[in-house]
Amino acid sequence: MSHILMTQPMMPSIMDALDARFTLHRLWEANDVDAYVRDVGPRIKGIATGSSHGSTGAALFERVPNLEIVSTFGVGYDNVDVADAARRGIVVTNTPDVLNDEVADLTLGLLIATLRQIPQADRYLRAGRWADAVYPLSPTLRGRRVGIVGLGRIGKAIARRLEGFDVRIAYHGRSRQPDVAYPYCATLLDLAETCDVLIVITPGGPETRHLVDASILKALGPNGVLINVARGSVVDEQALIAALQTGTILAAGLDVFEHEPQVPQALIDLDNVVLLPHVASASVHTRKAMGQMLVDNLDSWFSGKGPLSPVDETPWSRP
Ligand code: NAP
Ligand code: 8YV
Repeated sequence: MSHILMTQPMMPSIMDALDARFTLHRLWEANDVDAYVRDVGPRIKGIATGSSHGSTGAALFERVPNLEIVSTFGVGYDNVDVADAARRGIVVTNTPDVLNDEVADLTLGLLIATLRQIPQADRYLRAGRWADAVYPLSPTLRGRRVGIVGLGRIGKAIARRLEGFDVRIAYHGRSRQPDVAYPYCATLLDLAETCDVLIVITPGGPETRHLVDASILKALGPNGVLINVARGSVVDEQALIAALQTGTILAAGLDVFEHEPQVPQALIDLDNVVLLPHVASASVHTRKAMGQMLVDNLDSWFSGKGPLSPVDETPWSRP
């Protein structure tokens, strides 16, 4: 049986499935991680890892010289050094598509919750304040123009849902998509200037770091709402806090943060922000589907059939 190193605890269904097919090594259970990796490293052929915490790169690859594949749990893989993996001939896989609808549903929920202040109204009722006065009127989605930053698989699922909400939609990415009818903005600044909601759903990593900075927030304006379901790194968190504190923008809905699971107290203290602990894909249904895909990628690879969902940068071309 091939040896697989799991870097962090995963759902029991994933661990059971891997236990049945492979010799599974649970890195987080080791008392002395260094000594453990030194011992099992040369036997490891596959790594199973999460997609948003910790990092998997040269420091680990050096110590698992026979590594063939890294199977990640999630569609984003900015925590894996794919360039270094490619140089070493290591295949990297992710879990695209099976989470599109779940993440898009949550994004719409977060958008409505942020605009209509659903968590704030819930807190108001629970605090017994309703009998004293009705809850204040909220902002609205009506009449807004929503800019999607990253109109990929999930971005398109978000756009399809937004059509049902009767709002105007535009998008920004590095290039215009010929088969997409929504207006395209070649720069994020253009999109922010012409929209009053920005939904961020790009990959993370150095290329998109602080794409949304103080200048973008200023362009979004005092009626503007920012929704980030991408990665915390895509938004300059300190600039966002300042923009929320000073009324440079109206409100924000955030599922992701720059230093998860740490969330700045300054954000927690604000009432014009809705905060979620990175749960966009986190239903039983969708996490099971993602887990199955992680397992299937390893299964397929070690039965000689190649990876099922290799990432773009990986050194693999389908026969
Ligand atoms: P995808 O299909 O690859 O779409 C990514 C989109 O981002 C593409 O439309 C791409 O368009 C655009 N993009 C890439 N680099 C860009 C840049 N530098 N500037 C502007 N746009 C850029 O990926 P997906 O499956 O939709 O997933 C998107 C991301 O969502 C993931 O990578 C992950 O970070 C995040 N995510 C978060 C959660 C969560 O739990 N909160 C769950 C799932 C996914 P161009 O190529 O034209 O630039
Ligand atoms: C993951 C995510 O579930 O897919 C992604 O990119 O961010 C989430 O869906 C999360 O990263 C758990 O590892």
